Amino acid sequence: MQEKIKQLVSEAQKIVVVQADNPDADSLGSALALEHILGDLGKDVYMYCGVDMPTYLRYLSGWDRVLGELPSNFDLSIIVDASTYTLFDQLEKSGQFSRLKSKPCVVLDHHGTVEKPIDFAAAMLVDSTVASTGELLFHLSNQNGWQISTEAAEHIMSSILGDTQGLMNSLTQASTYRTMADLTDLGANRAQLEELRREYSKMPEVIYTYKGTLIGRTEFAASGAIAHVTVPQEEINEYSPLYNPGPLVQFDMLQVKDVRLSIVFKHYDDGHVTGAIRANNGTPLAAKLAEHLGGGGHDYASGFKIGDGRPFNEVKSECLRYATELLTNFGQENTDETLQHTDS
Ligand SMILES: [Mn+2]
Repeated sequence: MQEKIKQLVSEAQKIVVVQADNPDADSLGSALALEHILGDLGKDVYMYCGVDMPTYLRYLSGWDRVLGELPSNFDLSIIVDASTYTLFDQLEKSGQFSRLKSKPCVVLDHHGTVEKPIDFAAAMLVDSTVASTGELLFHLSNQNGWQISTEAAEHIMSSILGDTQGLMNSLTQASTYRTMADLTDLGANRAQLEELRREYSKMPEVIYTYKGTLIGRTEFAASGAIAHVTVPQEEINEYSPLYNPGPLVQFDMLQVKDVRLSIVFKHYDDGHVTGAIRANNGTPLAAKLAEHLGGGGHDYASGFKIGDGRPFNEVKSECLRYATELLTNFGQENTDETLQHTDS
C-alpha cells in the first residue's frame, strides 16, 4: 500500500489534505506534518476542513492555513484521521464531495471500525495498531524515504500526544514511545509543545463559570456507572466558539468514583443530536456504544450524530439504555475472565 501511495504522491503536484468535520490534534497535526513533508518534496499543499479549527488546537502553528473550501483544482487528496462518509457532512452540503471523488484520493487512518466506510479511495492505509494517524504518517514517511523536518516531527508528536492524552491512555504502546524517541531525535521538544498546549487551552473566566454549570447539571445513571450531561443549542451558540463544552467536563466526569462511561449530548434546534462518549480505562465500550447509534470511534473515545428526526429524549434514553446493557454484559464477561486468569 505504501508503494501505491508513494506513486500517487509522485504523480501529483497540487495536493489537498482533508480533515473530517471533527478536527482534533491528530487530524490537524497530521495535516500540518503532511504540509511540511509534501512541501519538502516540492508539492503545492493545501489543507481543507469543513469546520473552523477549535481554539484549543491553535497552538499548532499553521492552523490558520487550513481553509474551509477545497482548492479550485488539485491532482490528489489525502484524507487524514477519518475513513467514513458520515464525518464529511460539510463537503456534502457545499456540493464539494463530488469534486473530491473525481480525483485520486488517499486515506490515512487508524480507526478500526467505521460506519459507511469511504469506498472511492485509490489507496487506503488504515492501521488500528498505531496510536494516531500521525504515527502512521511517521512510518509511511520512513518507508517512502520522505524527509521529516523538525517542524513535521513536532506536528507528528502533537498528533500522538493528542490521541494518547499525553501517552497516558491505552492506545500507547512500546512502539509509540519508540516513535516519540525518534521524533525527539528529529528535534521535536515535548516539554515545549506541552507548554504551548497549556497556554492555548486556558479558558476565559466565563467558561470556567460555565464549567461549574455543566458539572452541576451532570446526571448519573446505571447506579452511578454513567455520567451524562446535555448541552442545548443556546449554550452551543454562546460557549462553543470559546471552548468546546465536551472536553471542558468530560475528564472530570470520568474522575467521579464508579463512573465508567461519560456522555456529553448536544441537542441542536434543527433536531440533530450528537453524543461524545469517553470511557475509563478497563471499560473499552465507547466504540460499541457509538456504533449502536450510527457512529464510531475507539474503545475509549467515540461519538455519534443523529439527524433523522428522532426526538432528543428518545435518542438519549436509547443511548443510556444500551450503555447500561453493555456495562452489565461487560461486567459479567469480565468476571469470567478474571476467574480464568486466577486459575492459570
Ligand atoms: Mn486519531
